[in-house]
Amino acid sequence: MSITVTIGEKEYFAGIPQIPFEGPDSDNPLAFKYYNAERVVAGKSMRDHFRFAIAYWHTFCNSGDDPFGPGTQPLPWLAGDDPMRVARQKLDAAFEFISKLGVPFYCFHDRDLAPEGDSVHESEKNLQTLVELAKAKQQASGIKLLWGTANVFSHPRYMNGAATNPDFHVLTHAAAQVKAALEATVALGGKNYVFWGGREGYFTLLNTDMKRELDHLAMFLQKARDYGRKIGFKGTFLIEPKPMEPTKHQYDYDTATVIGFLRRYGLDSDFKINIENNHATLAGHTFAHEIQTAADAGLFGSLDINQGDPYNGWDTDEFLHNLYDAVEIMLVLLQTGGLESGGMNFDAKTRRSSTDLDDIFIAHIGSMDVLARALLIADEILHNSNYLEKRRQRYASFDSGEGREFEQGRLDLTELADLAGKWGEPKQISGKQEWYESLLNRFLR
Ligand code: XUL
Ligand code: CO
Repeated sequence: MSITVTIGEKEYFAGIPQIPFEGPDSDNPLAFKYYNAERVVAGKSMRDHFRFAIAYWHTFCNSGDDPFGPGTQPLPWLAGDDPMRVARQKLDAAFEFISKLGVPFYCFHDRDLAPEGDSVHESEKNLQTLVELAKAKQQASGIKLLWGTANVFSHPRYMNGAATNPDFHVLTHAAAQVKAALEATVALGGKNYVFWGGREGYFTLLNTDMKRELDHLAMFLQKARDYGRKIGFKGTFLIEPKPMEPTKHQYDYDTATVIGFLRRYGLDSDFKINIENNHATLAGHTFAHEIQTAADAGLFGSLDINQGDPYNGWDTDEFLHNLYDAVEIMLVLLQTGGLESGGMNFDAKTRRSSTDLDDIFIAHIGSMDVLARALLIADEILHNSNYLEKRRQRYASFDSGEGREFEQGRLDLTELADLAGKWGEPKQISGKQEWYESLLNRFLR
């Protein structure tokens, strides 16, 4: 299925056509070198391997401000004093950009799409107005909604959390926002609905009843799930782990923590996990580790694609450009069955000093190409090397005899101890880490 270029009242990216695929020899920065949506690899088109999505908040709402200074990027669609007019301009720019890039999905927070009003009611009306306009844009372009979410972390009322706020009154406002965002997601045919617990965490245990806050979070998620199902949401609810920032101790620290939480509160049949690379790094894990952990638990949902700066400890949300990391990710995805209803959402922003409008295209194209190239490399490693066989061999002692019996639960601890006595000291077997690392390097071409 192809995407139709959709231009609104004004063409914001004038002179940039729909991005073509030109192949690895092209030096055109506005062309794909590796990402060819139709190309079939390992039984699936590249479009279906990646299910790329554009993050509304970075790409259309954020003009490069940081804690030390205001935005630097002149985004023409943000000009004007009437917030509803600006919201419509943003929508025009968004669908023009996404359709020119030829990406099949997008993702938004309620407040990215429409401004907060003076009351709960007015905020809901604003959102509904933009949802109707977005629906028409989706139909005209063929672009779909990967997921919706509610921003229940930016407004000052959420300074002590949303669903985990010690003040019940604040929690009700989060409920109003999530209710409206769920309705918007259903109206736009969203495949998933995300909860990133922005301020769901704490700074000091001295003022925090952690057990009560977690119970509230679980209750809130149950009620959101029930409402979503009631209004016809058939997709997957996703939790996005992050270990720190903005709070010191985030409740959704990492994938393993979220798996434990979902199982503890009986939420694991409706909720899966949305994993973000930079969040994994902050938790001291690799992206590949987090994906494997979720997949092994049957709870892998979707990905926020970006990368962090390895030399500092905050969320820099850079566009993924590290080929080696991308290969590790694609190796895991190819072996675990990949994305189903999830996708790869570019939760990434251009650097503050990248101030040309075409930098936004260049950033996305670059990342899509890195991932497409990594897919080709990973597929080759799996098919044209002895990588899998070599790894399987490491576990060969469990394939037969007593090792097999152990796996089947047929040996008790005494029998295991007796075997140690009988067999004596095990022979040293190398883990061959450098062999595996060199193998990857051999295929990076
Ligand atoms: C914040 C983050 C969010 C979520 C959606 O670090 O990743 O943008 O993806 O709320
Ligand atoms: Co994210």
